Amino acid sequence: MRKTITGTGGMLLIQTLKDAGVEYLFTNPGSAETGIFAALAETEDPRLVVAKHEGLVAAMADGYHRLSGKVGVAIAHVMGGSYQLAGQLFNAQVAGSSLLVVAGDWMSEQQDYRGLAPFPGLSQAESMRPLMKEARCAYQVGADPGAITVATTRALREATTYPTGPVYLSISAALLNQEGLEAQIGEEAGYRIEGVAPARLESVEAIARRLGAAKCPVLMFGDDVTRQGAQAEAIALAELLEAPVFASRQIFPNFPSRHALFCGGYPVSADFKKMTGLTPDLIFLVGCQGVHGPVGEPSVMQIGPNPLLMGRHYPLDVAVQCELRGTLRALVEALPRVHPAGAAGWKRQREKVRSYAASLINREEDLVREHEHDATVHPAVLEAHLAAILPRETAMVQESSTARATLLPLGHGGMWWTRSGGGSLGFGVGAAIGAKIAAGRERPVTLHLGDGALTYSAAGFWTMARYNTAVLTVVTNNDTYQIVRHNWARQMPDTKMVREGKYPGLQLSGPATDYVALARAQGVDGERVTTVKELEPALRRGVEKTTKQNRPYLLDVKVQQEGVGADSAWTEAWHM
Ligand SMILES: Cc1ncc(C[n+]2csc(CCOP(=O)(O)OP(=O)(O)O)c2C)c(N)n1
Ligand SMILES: [Mg+2]
Repeated sequence: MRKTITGTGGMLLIQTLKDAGVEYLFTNPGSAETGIFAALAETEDPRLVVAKHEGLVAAMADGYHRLSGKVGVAIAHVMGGSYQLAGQLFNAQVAGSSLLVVAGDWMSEQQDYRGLAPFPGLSQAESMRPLMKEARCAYQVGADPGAITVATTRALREATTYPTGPVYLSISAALLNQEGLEAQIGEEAGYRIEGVAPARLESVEAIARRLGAAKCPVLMFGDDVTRQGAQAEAIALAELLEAPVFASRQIFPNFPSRHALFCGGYPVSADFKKMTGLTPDLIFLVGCQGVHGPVGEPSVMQIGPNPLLMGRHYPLDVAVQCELRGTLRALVEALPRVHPAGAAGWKRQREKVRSYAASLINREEDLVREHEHDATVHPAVLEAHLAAILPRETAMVQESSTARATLLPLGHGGMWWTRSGGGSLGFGVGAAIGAKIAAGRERPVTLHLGDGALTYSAAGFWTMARYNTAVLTVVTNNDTYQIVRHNWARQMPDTKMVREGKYPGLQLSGPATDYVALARAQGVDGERVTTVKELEPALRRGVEKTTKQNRPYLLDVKVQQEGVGADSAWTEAWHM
């Protein structure tokens, strides 16, 4: 059914979003969006959440989307504001997050040079295109009011249809302000398209035959496993096959990190082969976007709803575009049918996989024991404390490059967890706020981030305080961009930089930033932790403040540096 709506362009937009079930608008406002804000002054919802930088706005929308599964909607300013979204839209694009960004547009045929608008010859929508879903989904509404509802619904549909991703919609500022406009809208603004079905039986059996015949199939579960709620099915498949599970660069823990078959990061390590005596001969990629790095196994199978990044730099022996829950269930049913004696054989053949997985945990626990009495907190000791003290239903946003997570119970039956996806720093504070808005009052949200990462989104504590999103922020403060030092040393080990420990540009102290004061200045309370002894009571206090007292809180935890160059005290001299 269609209905006709009337009002300003801004009202048509807001009504369309409301009818589509949009509850929150994340924004940093400007004067090209007057019509939108004027429309919001006349209604209670969607509710507005303001942040003081566009990077925060995009990250909030993304964090909200990831935990709620709903589209994250941002209202951004014209070109100058939209470009500031870029780093976080890049993350959303890589992650495949369903975001809709709407901006006012000072499009004018007579005057094509104007502050904040794109440089002459370029349109605003066009200049945002590279960051959108498939580097494609940027739309513009210039003159036709009827297009406001159509283009908004189209954008929501694009954002949520595989391959999912961010969509940009530029609407003429003049049209947003203009009164007495009329447009048609589908009742409830229905925009969802039902996705692909489970794989056909022949395809399922072809996969089952190869999986069952492999000496050591390696399983990798990607983010569409979480998006489609197929985590339990993923576990059933791994357990039936007794197969090792590895993870690539993912934004969700799609397979539980503490499961007895979880073997850590891909590629398969030399240690795995040595300890188990197994050489992986097949990899089965389930619901993965792409794979970060080379794929070494001689045989590759891939299934999932999103074919966009399948087989881009590796051959595919079997590949199916399909829904995952039903397909994995069918696979678990097909395997014993196709290989009647399989399960017992697989268990025997791969009995050492579990001991390898256990060795990863043991190694981490040994590290914790080794450092438990150090004066300054070792990252493994912080990890063990987080694993022990954070409530199990915690949702964690992580933006800490070298913080350790092996001991955390992430995934099905444990903590929800996410990270940026694209690696563009500035995700943390905004994403945690968005996640907390989606999680609601009861579910705890922890933001774990590096001292380096923090200052890319440090203006966000004001938003945390303003909307009282009770996030527990834990800063792993090692006074440096540590991961960069590790990467530099790995790439160029035989240099003066590494030999003499002269790493230009990586020290964050001199002067050190007072992160507690930084948060406090914006209305978020916190404390600094400098010794192991202080850590447990501080963490318990942090949990208490954020859960029972429902207030955001920050812990700035001083931790040891680790790895190559950890003992380097060198800093470059500077005279002005
Ligand atoms: C927007 C952006 N700029 C620069 C980088 C490069 N970079 C990657 S990690 C990193 C440092 C991270 O430091 P921190 O958060 O303190 O984590 P640590 O490595 O110390 O654990 C930097 C600068 C990036 N990823 N994104
Ligand atoms: Mg650091």
